[in-house]
Amino acid sequence: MINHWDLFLAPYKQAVEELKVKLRGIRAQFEMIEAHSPIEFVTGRVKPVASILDKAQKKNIPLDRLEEEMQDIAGLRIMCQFVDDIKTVVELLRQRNDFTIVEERDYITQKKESGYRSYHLVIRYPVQTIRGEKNILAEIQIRTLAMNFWATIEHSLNYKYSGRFPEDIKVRLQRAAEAAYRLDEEMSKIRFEIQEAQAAFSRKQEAKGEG
Ligand code: 0O2
Repeated sequence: MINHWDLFLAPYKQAVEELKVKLRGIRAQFEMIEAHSPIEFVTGRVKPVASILDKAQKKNIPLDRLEEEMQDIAGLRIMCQFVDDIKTVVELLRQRNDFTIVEERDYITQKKESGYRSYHLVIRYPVQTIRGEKNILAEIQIRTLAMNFWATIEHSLNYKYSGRFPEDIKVRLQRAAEAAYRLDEEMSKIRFEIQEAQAAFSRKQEAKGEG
């Protein structure tokens, strides 16, 4: 039987599915012209009901204000190879006319105390429904593969410790975040070589008919 949450989340599900196709389309277009894609891969999810309720309680959001006040019920994540790709992606997203950006949060130049780094965009996205257009908020997180590795590990530890990390783990995570930052810096320095190697590799695959 369809319940209240299924109905509430339906436009968010639709938005996530549509946006995954659209954002993956950007990568496909770069591949088509054999240029470096600033997007490595895209994921998306609708926040599980238990997490919505948890966050609403933590942030004092009344349940009848979720649509306006919880910005990441629909969440998209764009992973990039290099830090500079993040800027390129943000520029591409700013130029689009299928949604409007309502907020930008730069946790790259201003990392969070935990060590978290990512660029967040909150967008207002129109979903077409049988009852007309419905505008929903969605959050797009843009990060490098190294930032994503760190955030994924920290997120699972956060779950284990319910956000209250023992001091030694907190310090290790901060050190790991610095190591991820240095990894991004090193990769940026040899970016040209990496891209040349990747281009040569895909030409070889194409010649073998595996492209
Ligand atoms: P999920 O879906 O489990 O990832 P707040 O939640 O108060 O920190 P706010 O206002 O919702 O912040 O917006 P923010 O900080 O732009 O976005 C929150 C989301 O960013 C989180 O979602 C995470 O996905 C990610 N994030 C922010 N800080 C951290 C961090 O320190 N570590 C990790 N791993 N991720 C972080 P949720 O709500 O946690 O949900």
